[in-house]
Amino acid sequence: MDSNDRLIQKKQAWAREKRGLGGREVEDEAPEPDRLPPGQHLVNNWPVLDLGYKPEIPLEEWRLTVGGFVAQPLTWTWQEFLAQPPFRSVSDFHCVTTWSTFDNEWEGVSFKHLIGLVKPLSLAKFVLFKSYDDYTTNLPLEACDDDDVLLCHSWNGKPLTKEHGGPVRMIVPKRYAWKGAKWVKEITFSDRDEKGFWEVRGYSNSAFPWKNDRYS
Ligand SMILES: Nc1nc2c(c(=O)[nH]1)N[C@H]1C(S)=C(S)[C@@H](COP(=O)(O)O)O[C@H]1N2
Ligand SMILES: [Mo]
Repeated sequence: MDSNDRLIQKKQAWAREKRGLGGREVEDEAPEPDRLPPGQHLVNNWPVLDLGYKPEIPLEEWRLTVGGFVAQPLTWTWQEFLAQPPFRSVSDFHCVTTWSTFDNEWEGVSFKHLIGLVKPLSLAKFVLFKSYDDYTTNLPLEACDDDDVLLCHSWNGKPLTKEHGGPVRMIVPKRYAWKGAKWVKEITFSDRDEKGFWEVRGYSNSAFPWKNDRYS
């Protein structure tokens, strides 16, 4: 068993035990309990979760490639990405290991804008994400085609740090956080669903926080 396997085991144990990371930072009671999905607790910090590897991507080398079942595939450089219409949205963030953060201000490029550019073919029903750390995750196209979904480069007014997935990560507020690929590199529209890193390891394929939908 290598260190990555151990990390995965540890993380799965955290999730099973419904424990957050760093109990010190947990508030006793959420100010707005109705805002917390079942089994979640509010934290004031923003924990970091990854596979034990945080890729360093110099901006001049960063590329985002979008293809598959689309009429207009594209690859963006950093300058091209920043030249897209700016998009901002505020949402809560729910991790399957039970912590949530409220009122995150995300900035980047809206996923609806990306969909408008690449024009998915009618066969495209799923979107597959691949990251610079080889992490993968998958979503139905309709989950990505939502007003609050974005390719995010800034959080609360500051560039997204490397540990949180900078230069660019996905944010999909209506699903657990593992559905949002950090350090996103390739986005593939597909006719087939293809389970990602956590989905093949027993996590729910749909991942709805409000349905307590953690495991498959
Ligand atoms: N590329 C990549 N994206 C990833 C992960 C990862 O390990 N690699 N972890 C996922 C998980 S399990 C969670 S909970 C969130 C955590 O995001 P954060 O570290 O910014 O809190 O990122 C998700 N996206
Ligand atoms: Mo996670």
